[in-house]
Amino acid sequence: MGYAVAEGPDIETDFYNFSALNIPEDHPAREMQDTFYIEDQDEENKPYVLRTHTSPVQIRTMLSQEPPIKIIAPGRTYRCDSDATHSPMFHQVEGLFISENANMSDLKGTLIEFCKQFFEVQDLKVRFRPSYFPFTEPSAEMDIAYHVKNNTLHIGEGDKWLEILGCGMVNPVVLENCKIDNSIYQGFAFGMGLDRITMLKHGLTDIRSFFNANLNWINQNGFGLGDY
Ligand code: 2NM
Repeated sequence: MGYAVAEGPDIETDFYNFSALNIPEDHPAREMQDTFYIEDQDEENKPYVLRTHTSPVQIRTMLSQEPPIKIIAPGRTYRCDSDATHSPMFHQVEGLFISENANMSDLKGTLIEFCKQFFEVQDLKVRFRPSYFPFTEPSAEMDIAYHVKNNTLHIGEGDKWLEILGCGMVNPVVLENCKIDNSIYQGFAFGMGLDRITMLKHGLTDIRSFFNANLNWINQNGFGLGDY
């Protein structure tokens, strides 16, 4: 689809991780329970943070390039949370397309095609639910259908739903924060947890398996390099 891969630093400023994304000062995502803060302060006298999402990469790209912009931003992200389904360091892939006429139907087609290829299911039943994010308007979450048969998760059809990703049209306030003329340009963005969708694809139940370096587990689950 022509997306370029963009990267940025794991240690971010409050501006790139929160303010530019229209996340207000009193938003719960900024609280100590969710965000890892670093004692050192930036030029605005605000503490640096470990990025809580890869969205600051999109902000940096919009501030440094002229539209059209078409990027995905994969990378490490950090939130103060730890159990079987949450790791303090996890991975996201976010995407951004800015042009004069990128629209919601382009977004839906893009994400449906991505999921068909990722989950290797050609007839994939999906739904888009209205949602809320400060950085997109309107916002939606995408679910894919599944069912359980013989104790195994089957993705693509069924009467149960799995939440896969969040998405929406980039909020004009965010475009303005990035010096993009929102009377000419519009765009869509999406974000997903890479560890989460990998767990769903492979029927895994504990995210910590990815990170505790058990070589037997890695090889048994087909994530090893194999013989070559
Ligand atoms: C999501 C969901 C919806 C997103 C928005 C942006 C930006 F920078 F363009 F505003 N980047 N990523 C986005 C939108 C991320 O993750 C669940």
